[in-house]
Amino acid sequence: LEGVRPDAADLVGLRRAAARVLLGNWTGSSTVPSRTLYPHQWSWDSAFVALGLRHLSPRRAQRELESLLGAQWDDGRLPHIVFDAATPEGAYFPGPDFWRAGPFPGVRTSGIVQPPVHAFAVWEVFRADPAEAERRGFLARAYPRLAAWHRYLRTRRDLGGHGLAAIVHPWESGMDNSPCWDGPLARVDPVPPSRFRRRDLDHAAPGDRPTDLDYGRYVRLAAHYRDHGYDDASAPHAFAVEDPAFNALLALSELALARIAAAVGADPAPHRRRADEVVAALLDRLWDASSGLFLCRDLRGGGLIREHGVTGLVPLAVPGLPVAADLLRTACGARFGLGRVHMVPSYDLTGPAFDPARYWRGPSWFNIGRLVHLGLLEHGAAERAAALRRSMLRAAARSRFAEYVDPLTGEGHGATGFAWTAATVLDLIA
Ligand code: 2M8
Repeated sequence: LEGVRPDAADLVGLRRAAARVLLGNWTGSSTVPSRTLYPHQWSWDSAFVALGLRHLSPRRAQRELESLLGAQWDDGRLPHIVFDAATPEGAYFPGPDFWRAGPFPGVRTSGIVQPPVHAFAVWEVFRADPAEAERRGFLARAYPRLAAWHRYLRTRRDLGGHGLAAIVHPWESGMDNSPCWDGPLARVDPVPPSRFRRRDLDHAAPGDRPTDLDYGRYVRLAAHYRDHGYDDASAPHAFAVEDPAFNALLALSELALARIAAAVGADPAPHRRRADEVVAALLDRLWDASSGLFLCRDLRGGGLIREHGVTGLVPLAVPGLPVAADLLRTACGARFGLGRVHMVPSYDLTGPAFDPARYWRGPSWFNIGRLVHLGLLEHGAAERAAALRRSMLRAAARSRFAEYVDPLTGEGHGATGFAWTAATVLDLIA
């Protein structure tokens, strides 16, 4: 794939290679993000994977989402990892013995969540083959589960009391070691590295990954939540943050849920209203006019976090967003360099903590590129969207479907054969 020109016949080869990645990562009921680094099912990965899989097999894309929805807890939460029963405990840390969680015997999961992009994915997967979906009762079965998932986020997770869902662990953002979390995490007493064994470093370069200090804090927070029975009312939540991407995806998904509701004969109006409410709360609580970006809010006393992460650009994907023009300007400005760097960096190129290789502290990610691409199309920036698409296809081809790429050089980092990278390619080519 070296030297692929994504606007030529190479696309046929690229599509075939992307399909091979997804077939290779399929376990029989879902897709692992990576055979080496992440050998289980991840929540938001599955949603992005399904968006790509629908172009290969709408039925398989439906099953991908159904296996995640099948691990839903009684309180409505969708766990961020569903552990593969056949994969040994030592393959990933923290594994099922650490989390000690699950919706019922036989299904082991983590106890935290990830960004709610699922209803959006369910609707798009439905649209790929409505007849097959109808035959399998896909929407009718998914709707009550998605509604319960959103209800959990709107109620038990509204820790700030202003209509936004809070995340209680950096892993819940999906942007694990973003500099946005440095401030709130500084208050968390880290577990010493001698008390746990990281498995990620068996498969990835230490310079591409979070540090041991980060991990010590991740472990402390997760163990604390676990020891309070994952009960949001009684857990003290030393880390509690309102994250723009998480809530923008909730708004986008509420809009999709309104369509799903209408298709199954339920009332779409409450979902539309909730989408409006989340957007209003985003604007009220997280919009920062001076930087033209949404910021994160630290609910444990820090106020708005003055770090400029790509999470603040993701609301561009929400239709009708009143500040879309400002966000577009910020995307094209010095901080994110849209059109001048590879894809969209995960953190401010001019920020003091910018690191082009270290995970969510600068590298460009394909799922985020996909959301920004959606936003550019949504808000009439078709040429910029086309350029971003070319940049993503080129980066995926050159890096052998890397997990993330250096925004300055396009060089791949992390795992190769990464599922949502391949899925995004399929989705962009289709
Ligand atoms: C990364 O997160 C996991 C923990 O959930 C890890 O580092 O072990 C993140 O990139 C996250 O966004 C992603 O969902 C997950 C699996 O691809 O990996």
